[in-house]
Amino acid sequence: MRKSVFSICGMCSVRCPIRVEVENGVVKWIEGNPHDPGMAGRLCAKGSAGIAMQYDYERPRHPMIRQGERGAGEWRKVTWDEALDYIADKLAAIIKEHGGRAIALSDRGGPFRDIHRSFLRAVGSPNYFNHDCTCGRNIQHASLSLFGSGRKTFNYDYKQCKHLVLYGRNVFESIRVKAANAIMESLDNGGKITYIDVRASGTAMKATRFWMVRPGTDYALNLGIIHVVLRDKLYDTEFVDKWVTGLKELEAFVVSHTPEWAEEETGIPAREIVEFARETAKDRPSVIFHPGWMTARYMDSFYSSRTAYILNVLMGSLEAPGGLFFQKGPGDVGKKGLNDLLSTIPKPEEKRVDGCGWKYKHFDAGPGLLHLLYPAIINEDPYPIKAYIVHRHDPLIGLPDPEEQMKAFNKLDLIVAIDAKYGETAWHADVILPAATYLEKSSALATEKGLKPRFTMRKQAIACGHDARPDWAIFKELAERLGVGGYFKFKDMEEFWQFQLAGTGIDLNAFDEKGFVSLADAPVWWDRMKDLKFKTPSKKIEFVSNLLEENSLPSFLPYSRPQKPEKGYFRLVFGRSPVHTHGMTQNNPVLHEIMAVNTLWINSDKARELGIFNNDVVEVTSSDGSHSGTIHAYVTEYIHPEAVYMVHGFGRKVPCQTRAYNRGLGDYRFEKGLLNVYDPAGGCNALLDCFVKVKKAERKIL
Ligand SMILES: Nc1nc2c(c(=O)[nH]1)N[C@H]1C(S)=C(S)[C@@H](COP(=O)(O)OP(=O)(O)OC[C@H]3O[C@@H](n4cnc5c(=O)[nH]c(N)nc54)[C@H](O)[C@@H]3O)O[C@H]1N2
Ligand SMILES: Nc1nc2c(c(=O)[nH]1)N[C@H]1C(S)=C(S)[C@@H](COP(=O)(O)OP(=O)(O)OC[C@H]3O[C@@H](n4cnc5c(=O)[nH]c(N)nc54)[C@H](O)[C@@H]3O)O[C@H]1N2
Ligand code: SF4
Ligand SMILES: [Mo]
Repeated sequence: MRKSVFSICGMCSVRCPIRVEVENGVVKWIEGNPHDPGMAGRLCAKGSAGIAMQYDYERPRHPMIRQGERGAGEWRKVTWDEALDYIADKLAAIIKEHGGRAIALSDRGGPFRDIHRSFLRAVGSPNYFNHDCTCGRNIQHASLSLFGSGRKTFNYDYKQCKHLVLYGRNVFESIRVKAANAIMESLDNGGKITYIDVRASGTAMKATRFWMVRPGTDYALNLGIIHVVLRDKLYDTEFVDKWVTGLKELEAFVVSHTPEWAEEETGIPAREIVEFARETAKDRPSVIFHPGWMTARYMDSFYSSRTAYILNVLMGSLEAPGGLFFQKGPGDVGKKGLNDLLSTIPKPEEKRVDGCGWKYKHFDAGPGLLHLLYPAIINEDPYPIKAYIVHRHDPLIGLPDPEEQMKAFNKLDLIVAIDAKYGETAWHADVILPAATYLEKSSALATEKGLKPRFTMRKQAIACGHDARPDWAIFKELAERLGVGGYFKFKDMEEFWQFQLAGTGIDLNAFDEKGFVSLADAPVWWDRMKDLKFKTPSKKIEFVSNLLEENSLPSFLPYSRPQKPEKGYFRLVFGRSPVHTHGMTQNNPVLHEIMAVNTLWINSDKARELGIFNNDVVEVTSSDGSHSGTIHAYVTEYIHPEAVYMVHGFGRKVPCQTRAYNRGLGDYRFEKGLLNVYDPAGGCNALLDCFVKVKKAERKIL
């Protein structure tokens, strides 16, 4: 029997809507949900490789409890009851001695968090974290400082955009399928892209203008552009007069940051900066200065993103067609939102262990900052953390310096990993619980905000293979064992969906036709001169930020020039491949076949100086000399001489992932000493403050 199931892709965190074709319980085909015009039936390579992931044998197939040392790979196969009893006993003992606050949990963010966040709250812990301290936190905080609300306040009307400005936002390789489709459409309609990167990525190839910027100088570039925009009165005065506070202060600050000054810092000719500013002003308000998704990772990246947002404001592109629009939720279109479990559980009174929201008031308390958990574990300050549950997250790859991380992890009494593959962190855990894949499970209904908000459904397409279980069932069972099962009364996802939908007037079978339910018939735009809502104290866009100044941070940071690498050293820069997701797909049979290993991009002049030719084997060594490895060089003039580049996520060390094992190099392993290095205003780890030594290798690839 053949059936078609509408669901949501889980091969990366973008979560595209999909249609899955199943025959006799086996997945035969996956495509973009044809009912979603943004997808137009398309998927990216990783999404299509979902079938290969599903039927790969090299994933956790039963619960396992560690036998030997952490990371030694000695495991005991156990039943679910044994595993859950083991975890519950340990957690109960920890709660008894240290309180529920001693349990930390991290995940991968996103819309499916209600049940596990509720679990954590039910056991009395405020210590929920996600991956975002190495992803979008700088942008989140930049948005908060200007608009009083986070980065997801806005989305981008790419389709109608006339000029899209991207700072390392590699839209055609670091893919969001809908965004890539819409940007292609804008290009077809004559839209322009200015792409700024330290190397020519796939997006640079399609751009109208490519600027190879000196690494870590985007902030200087933006100051130069703002200087021209203000000096030549190129901005939308009506919009700025209506909504902005602090323009005078900005003007005074940028007065000395001329395009000539910016040229010195960035290497981008002053004349081109002036031309560019005039060009974008002609296209305003249909202009987007993308503040980045994870942008560059420097100590001042918060201010790069903040000034990109400021440029959008100066162009008047908020809530303008072809610009940034406010994402509307159910309440904005007169509808009731989904019910959530989290708000039915009393919030723990304890403060977060990482200080977010109280010690560091400018840091959003929501998911906190995971890198601040490590010193808290080591110093037991402000209180001890004894257990860590890691769910759909792999910090040993996602955060810098796995060895340094393990020093903190080894102070913990319990590490539990809920993982559908073998993450590096799972491999170093005490218990691995095999999670159902996105094809094997249903998740909580999600709200997708936008011009036309909607509710979306991830629906189980096939039965669980091996001995995996859906995450919601795992947390429910743990809660029951810990005596807080009363909050988790639903029997299955269908019952949970009924609870979520209660009072919305929407029936479960409304999802059958398309897999989602739209809450508005037509796109909702607000009057940009009247109806915008800013949640800052002044209700305006705060160029001079109350939030920052109250926390002794400047609204406009005096620029400081990034460190130049010493001779023989380079800044190690990373990014994504269109066919891999971080560190989690390198072992996928199909994606491995397409890209089995990463290479090291190196500038041709620099390579010549070092006697390195294309495809030579080179040795890369961390700045402290403690880690090194060999890799093939990709010699190109299209990378800045100060930088070398590798695709993130290779260099995997889980032996039972036989395809990925020891293939390529892992950027994260070279990021020595960076675990506690972060932008003090934005909170993100400064992962790109990483220098490596490169030389021609005497040995072959190991
Ligand atoms: N050096 C360096 N560091 C980086 C980056 C970089 O480019 N370079 N990128 C940064 C960015 S932008 C991000 S977002 C983070 C990403 O960091 P992570 O979020 O840790 O990365 P993922 O590869 O998405 O890992 C998710 C984990 O979830 C598991 N998993 C996958 N599907 C499922 C599932 O259905 N259920 C469960 N329970 N588990 C599942 C995977 O096996 C993997 O262990 O890394 C950041 N860190
Ligand atoms: N195929 C694929 N797509 C993905 C993901 C994936 O793993 N695989 N992950 C998703 C996630 S979680 C995220 S956060 C996004 C990330 O999407 P993007 O933000 O587009 O990130 P990257 O691909 O990491 O690209 C980073 C780029 O920044 C450049 N760069 C380095 N230093 C500088 C600098 O100083 N200035 C400028 N302007 N550029 C610099 C690097 O050379 C690199 O090309 O991608 C998402 N989409
Ligand atoms: S971008 Fe690709 S892998 Fe990510 S959710 Fe969409 S289809 Fe899946
Ligand atoms: Mo990310």
